[in-house]
Amino acid sequence: MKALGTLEELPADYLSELARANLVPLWPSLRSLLPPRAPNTATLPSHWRWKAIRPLLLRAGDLTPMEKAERRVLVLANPGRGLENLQASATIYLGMQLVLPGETAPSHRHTPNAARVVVEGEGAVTVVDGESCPMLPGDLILTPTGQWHEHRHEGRVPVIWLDVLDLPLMVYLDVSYAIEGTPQQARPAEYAYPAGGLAPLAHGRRVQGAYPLLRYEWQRTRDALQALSGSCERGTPVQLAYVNPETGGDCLNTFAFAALMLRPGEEVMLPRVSAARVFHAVEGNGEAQLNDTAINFEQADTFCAPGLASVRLNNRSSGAPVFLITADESPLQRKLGVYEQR
Ligand code: 1HN
Repeated sequence: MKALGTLEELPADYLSELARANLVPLWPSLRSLLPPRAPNTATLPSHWRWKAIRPLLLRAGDLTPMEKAERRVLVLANPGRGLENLQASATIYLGMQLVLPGETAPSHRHTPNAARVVVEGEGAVTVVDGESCPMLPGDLILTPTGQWHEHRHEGRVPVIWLDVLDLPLMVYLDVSYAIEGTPQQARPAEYAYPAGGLAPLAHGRRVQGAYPLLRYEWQRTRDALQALSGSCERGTPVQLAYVNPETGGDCLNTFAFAALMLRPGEEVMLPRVSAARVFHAVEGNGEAQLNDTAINFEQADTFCAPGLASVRLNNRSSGAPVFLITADESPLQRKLGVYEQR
């Protein structure tokens, strides 16, 4: 590609006249805006260790009462994007949230979509539009755009979970805001989808609404991965997508979630895709090779791969499986017509 003219080549008086008229020449920026063949990304392969996060988050529990935090969260920020920007990737926000016994994170709703992966503890619930979702380790709980949600904890031990939001996207689009609420009337969650391929009929009707399932229980997901692993060739990822059970489509509009199992001693390559991806280790230890970056991850660690990264995952254990939950930007990119696999 031909090199183009630079700002430095232009006379100072011309540049200041342009600035006075709120005008900017395109050609000095054109190549960085449209780089040849592949995008520039500031997202670095990054790794956040649970061992580092946990004590700091518990300390936040001592330092900052819920009234002063509303959401007591340490954000997992990608250093390549600038820590202050609170981004794991261009569109993904990640945070580790702590709720102590007896605390409530007050009800609100907002434009960003959220999902939570429970990391530790028991006894807390998230109430989503009136539905009380128990939070057990490994559970994936959705809080789709616009739905009221609050977190309540009447158990005895701290509860910690990973929040995944499309906050950076919503901020970029100038559509991010929240509305404060009052405590919700909570009803117990009904588990409406007892088995794959079977949907409930209430009075002869299928479940209405865009988000028929809010809580994906870990035990069921884990059992399903185990069952699937029996019929999956080694080296082919044992993987299940978290879908909307009524449509079969992605469970949220912007992000896709999946659960992945690495059998003992197994190595898998994931396809090189344009969507950035985050990984959370629900169980087990392993290695990830993300482009040139090698990561040794342990249970409850979180890491991210930029778009178009090559990703190799390895379970070096001879006896224990690894279970990961992943989130990626593919639904959003598909809607924009820019999703690709290379
Ligand atoms: C939010 O509403 C929660 O409801 C957690 O738990 C993290 C980060 C940014 C904006 C809203 C929650 C959040 C958030």
